[in-house]
Amino acid sequence: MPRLYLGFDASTQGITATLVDPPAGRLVGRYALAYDEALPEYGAPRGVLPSADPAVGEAPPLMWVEALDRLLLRMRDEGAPLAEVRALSGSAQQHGSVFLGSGFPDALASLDPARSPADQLAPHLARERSPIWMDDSTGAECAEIRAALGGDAAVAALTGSAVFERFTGPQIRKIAKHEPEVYAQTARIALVSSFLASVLGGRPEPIDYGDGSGMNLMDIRRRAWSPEALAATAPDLARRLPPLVAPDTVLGRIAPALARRYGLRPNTALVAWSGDNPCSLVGAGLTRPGLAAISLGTSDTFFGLAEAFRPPAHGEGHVFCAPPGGFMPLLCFRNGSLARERVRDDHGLDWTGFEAALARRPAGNEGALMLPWFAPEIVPRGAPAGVRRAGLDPADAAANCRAVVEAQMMAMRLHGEALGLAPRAIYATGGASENASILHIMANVLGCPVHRFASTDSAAVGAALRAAHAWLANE
Ligand code: XUL
Repeated sequence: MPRLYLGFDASTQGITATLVDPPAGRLVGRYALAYDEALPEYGAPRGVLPSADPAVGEAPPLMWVEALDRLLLRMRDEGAPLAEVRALSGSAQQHGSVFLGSGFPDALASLDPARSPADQLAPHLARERSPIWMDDSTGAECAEIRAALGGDAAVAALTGSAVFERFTGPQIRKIAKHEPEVYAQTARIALVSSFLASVLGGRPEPIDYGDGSGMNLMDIRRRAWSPEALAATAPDLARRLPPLVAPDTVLGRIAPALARRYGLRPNTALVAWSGDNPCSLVGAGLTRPGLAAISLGTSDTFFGLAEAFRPPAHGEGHVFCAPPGGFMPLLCFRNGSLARERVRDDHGLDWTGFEAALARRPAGNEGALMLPWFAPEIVPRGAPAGVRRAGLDPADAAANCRAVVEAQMMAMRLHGEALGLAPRAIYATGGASENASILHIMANVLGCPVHRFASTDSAAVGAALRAAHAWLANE
């Protein structure tokens, strides 16, 4: 039987598992579960708890544990070759935090294989809800942390990102300030990734450098908690955080009770979990500097692997530690498909018509320009909504279609270069990557070949490949 590696992706809306056989280059199995369908009793449509305040984004952490448990039980029952798995790892939505009470380690150590782990861990959460990356409610805390650390540029140079509302540090500060009794009862704080790794390991597990760089708490050059950032965030925080480890760390074996429950080998290795973006980097095959991916979705993201750390200028974008070593610059533009669709609809076109319109105009669009900020833009940071045109007749369908795409690609090139993203080749993913004319403009503006890449499971596959890499390196 081949040696297999298992990778999970605990994303916002569900959990996916992939089984890979790397020497054969084969994806042996894929299993998925949506929280909505499988666990409606948690009352979290699309994985998020309803809230009266639209800025608040929270999820029930036990739902993630139960989903992981259900998925593994289903894999066992469907005869997935779990006994052939040598090592497993995972990817999780970044930034979310889990507040744990002092009884959590003992509860993990004494899990009963016959019962649901979520039920056994329930009494040991210090907070039933976890703030997640969709939370935008920490503006006041961001301002306080920013002021204490000398401004966004200083924080970006220290941690890899300016202070962001959804990042874990501001989230922890909000809870320490507004729920002091919860914070007092919190013995440990985990990320979604380290929380699920802890459940599978049967002991509290560390946070990896990749996901640790999404917290505004880690000194990205030293790969250690920053005492200044911790002090600016919340009192007595150091003792609540686990150690930091490299993403390719073999943490140990899976908890014996869970190996029995799921039919895994007792010596299955558990490799540190990481964030979904760092895992996607591996799953998309961006393991050499000079390769980058552009995902053309509702928002467009541009990320790649860079050897050197360049702090995000003007607080734009992020730099995470990359699992292959080095750094992962990432930019997220809000006006992606959002803007392309607006222009398409304004001129009564479908995607075929949009593509034909692009081809009708020459590269450079005869100097016609558009700033396509239909919604407030993230990059440049804080740019207010407002569409501006220069030398562009608003009624000219072809010129407007070409202008929006050229503007998007020029923004990627300019802002990407500032972060150290100057790729030799680009893998394009996401819905709009089916449009060859958009990819043509991408290749022209960014000055490199563009390949199409179907990557719906890149985070889960990346986690499985990380498990294989860490296990084989330690064998
Ligand atoms: C990255 C971010 C999201 C989450 C959810 O900074 O907030 O991509 O990781 O997937």
